[in-house]
Amino acid sequence: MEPPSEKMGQIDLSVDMAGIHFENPFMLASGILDETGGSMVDIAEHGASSVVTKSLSLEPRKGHPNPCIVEMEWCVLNAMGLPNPGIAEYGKEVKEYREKVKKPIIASVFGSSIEEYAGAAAAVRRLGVDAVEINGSCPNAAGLGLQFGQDPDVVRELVKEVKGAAGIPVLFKLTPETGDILSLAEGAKQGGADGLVAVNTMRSMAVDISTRRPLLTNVYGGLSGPALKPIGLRCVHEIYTELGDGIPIIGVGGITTWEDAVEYLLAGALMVQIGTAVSYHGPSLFADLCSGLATYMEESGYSRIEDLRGSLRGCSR
Ligand code: RRO
Repeated sequence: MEPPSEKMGQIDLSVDMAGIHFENPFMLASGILDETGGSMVDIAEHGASSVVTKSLSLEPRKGHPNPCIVEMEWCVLNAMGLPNPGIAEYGKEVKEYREKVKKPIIASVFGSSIEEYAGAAAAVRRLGVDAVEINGSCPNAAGLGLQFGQDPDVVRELVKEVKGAAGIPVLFKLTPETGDILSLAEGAKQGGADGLVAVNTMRSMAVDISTRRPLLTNVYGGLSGPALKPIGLRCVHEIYTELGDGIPIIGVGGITTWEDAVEYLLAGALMVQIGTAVSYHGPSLFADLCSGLATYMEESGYSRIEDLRGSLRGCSR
């Protein structure tokens, strides 16, 4: 299939978010096929409007030993442990992407303190990325994610500091592991976030009954894939119902088909990220998603994503 363009017939798939133009609502999620500039170029050339880098820190990190992935019928568990070569070393991957593709690239960052997050944001800005995605929700390493993402006051402070240091649009990636996603979303908004990414993976585990051991070396891992979709949808809908058009939402969690993406858009997402499904179906998935969405919009009488977004019926708002 031909890589999609912004306009498919009368249908305009483009989205403007956080002051950035995207030719369609489909972004590559952080952590999937984003280890090299070459693989991100491939994804963009197959139709993704944009990519998010793997989560990056100022210093390199090895991550957890194998086995760190368990595949199941409806989900994947991962405990990668934030492996990355450090921002300076990763710079050459961003450079390659920049040289070959004229589409946005967003850098996911993390740190062990608010100061480190801010330093990481300043460093990725110097690499020339278009926006920062704050990973305040990685479930797989103590002290490097979740504890910055489960308290609304900490979220607000973190976003405020990162935003000040970055000087470019800042997105905040939320955890589904909370009884009150709305307060976290509001904290990020008050801190100045330009968009919310909902949601990261959920802590989970799998057991090998023959060895009577956990399957993951790290014991627990983040659950992604189709099983996460109903949870991600609920989070997006809760946030959109309360915050409305006050802040753009990027839906992520279990999207495999264009129908899944439409569910997220109807629930209130303006854009969506695709992760686990890309590792199964490859980069060509993006062209399929674009053409399926365009056909649905045409048949349903929508010409722009903004018109479709949040138009779930039968919900009181
Ligand atoms: O590297 C990981 O283990 C990881 C990260 Br940074 C994340 O944000 N979410 C996840 O499920 N795994």
